[in-house]
Amino acid sequence: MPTTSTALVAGAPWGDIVAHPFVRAAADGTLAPDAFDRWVVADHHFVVGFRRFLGRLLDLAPDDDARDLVAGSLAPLQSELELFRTWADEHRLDLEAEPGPITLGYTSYVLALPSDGWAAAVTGLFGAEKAYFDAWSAVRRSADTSTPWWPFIDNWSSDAFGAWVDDVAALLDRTVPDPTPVRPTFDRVLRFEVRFWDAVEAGDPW
Ligand code: MP5
Repeated sequence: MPTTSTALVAGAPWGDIVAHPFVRAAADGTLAPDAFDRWVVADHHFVVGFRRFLGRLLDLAPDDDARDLVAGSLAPLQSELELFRTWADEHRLDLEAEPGPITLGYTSYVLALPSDGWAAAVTGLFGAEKAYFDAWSAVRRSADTSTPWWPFIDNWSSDAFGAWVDDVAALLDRTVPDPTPVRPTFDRVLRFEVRFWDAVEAGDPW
C-alpha cells in the first residue's frame, strides 16, 4: 500500500507544476523581471495568510509531535517575509496592493481549510509545501547562483526545506492513513498552485 503522501502526488498532474512556464523561465534566466516582482507581491500576501493558517493548524494538531512540527515552521516564515519585504523596498513594490483574484482565492481557501478539520488542513499544508519544493528544486537545477533571485530559489529548494517537507509528508502519512477522503482537497490545492504561477506570470488584475 502506498503512503498517503505518495498516493496523492502520484495521482496529481505534477508536470504542470515543475515544468510550468514561470518555473522554466526562472530556471533558464529568461523570466521577465516584472513577472518575478509580481510573484514577490503575490507570494508575500500568500505567506502572510499561510502564517495565520499555521497558527490555526497548531490548535488542531492531534498530538505533541504534530504540534512540534507545526510550531517549528513558524520561525522560517519570518525570514521569508523579510526576504520579500527587503526585495520590495529595493524595487519599490507595493506589498499592500490589492491582490488579484487567484492570489486572494488561494490564500482564502488555505485560511478556510482548518474549518474542515485536521485531515484537510494537513493535506493542504503538504500539497502547498511539496509543490513549492519540487518547483523551486527544478529551478535550482539550472539556475545561475549569481542571479539576484538566488536567495528565493535557495529558500524553497534547500536540503533543510526538503527535510521539512519530508517531515510534513510523514506527519500526513501517520495521521491520515487513507488518501481517498482528502484527495479532493489535495487536487484543489494543486490546481491553485498552477493557477498561482499562471497569475503571476501573466498578471491577474480585476
Ligand atoms: C508556498 C508559498 C510554500 N510560499 N507560496 C505558494 C503559492 N505555495 C506554497 O509555503 P511556505 O510556508 O512559504 O514554505
